[in-house]
Amino acid sequence: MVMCSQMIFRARQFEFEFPRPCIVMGVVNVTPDSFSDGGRFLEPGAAVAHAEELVRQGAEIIDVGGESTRPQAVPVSEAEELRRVIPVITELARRGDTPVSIDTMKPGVAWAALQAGASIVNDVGANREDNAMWRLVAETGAGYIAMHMQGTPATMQIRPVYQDVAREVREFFEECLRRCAAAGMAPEQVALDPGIGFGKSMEHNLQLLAALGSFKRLARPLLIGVSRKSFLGKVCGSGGMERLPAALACTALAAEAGAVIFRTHDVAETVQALRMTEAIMAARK
Ligand code: 9MG
Repeated sequence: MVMCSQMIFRARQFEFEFPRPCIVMGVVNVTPDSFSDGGRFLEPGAAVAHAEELVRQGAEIIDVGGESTRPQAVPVSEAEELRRVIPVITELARRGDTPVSIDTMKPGVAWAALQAGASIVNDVGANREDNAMWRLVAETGAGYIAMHMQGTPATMQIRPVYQDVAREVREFFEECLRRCAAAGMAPEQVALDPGIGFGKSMEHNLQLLAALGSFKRLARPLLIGVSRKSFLGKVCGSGGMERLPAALACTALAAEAGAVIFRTHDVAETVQALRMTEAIMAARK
């Protein structure tokens, strides 16, 4: 077991108490245009069946999204996003005891998803100006994933600039934790995610992954999502579906540095990589 510091991540009726084995969050994109699985799970039955398969493979959280966040993705209306995700979330919440997270930047979608039984809001737009999303999370007791992004999906990869990406992301988290608390959230509701690939060059992503240990001082669970992302291909020169070994290398090193939640399309492989990493870490004197 990876011995990270003692922490609780609370998401409505669910509670994850650390130290404990790393958590794998399986991705279910109910979108026509997500970069690796777009169009595969648009029909609610297919999305639910896929989620159930990911749970069988070891996912402990299912992340359901109805709007692609890949660079330059076309934004969708709230009505369309709701039409895509609510039937899936309703069915998953009715069937199982696996927490469902809603991947959305829209407070209205988060509200409806929480009404339908979701327990976590995965907010890739945590760089927000108003606090409606945070007040909603505070009122409902949901878990909240605060992800760092420079810009928006439409602009983020145009020319990301940082002086010191790890320091700037840490400062963003400190400010975000303050603003979440001011909106009424308990610290136990929040997990932090540096947002690999969101407004970052390949070099920024590598610098962030190399500096993950420095995020432990924030004393909140750290989530990492590298699954199938293009920087893996840039480093290794490999195409779309051939990036899994590169993602698993990032996963093992991130777990060693203290990350505890891993968002991935490739659940079985990620679970295996984590169990191996944890076994080696446990064998250290
Ligand atoms: C929706 N989405 C795509 N990539 C992601 C990542 O790295 N983290 C989180 N929290 N969400 C993501």
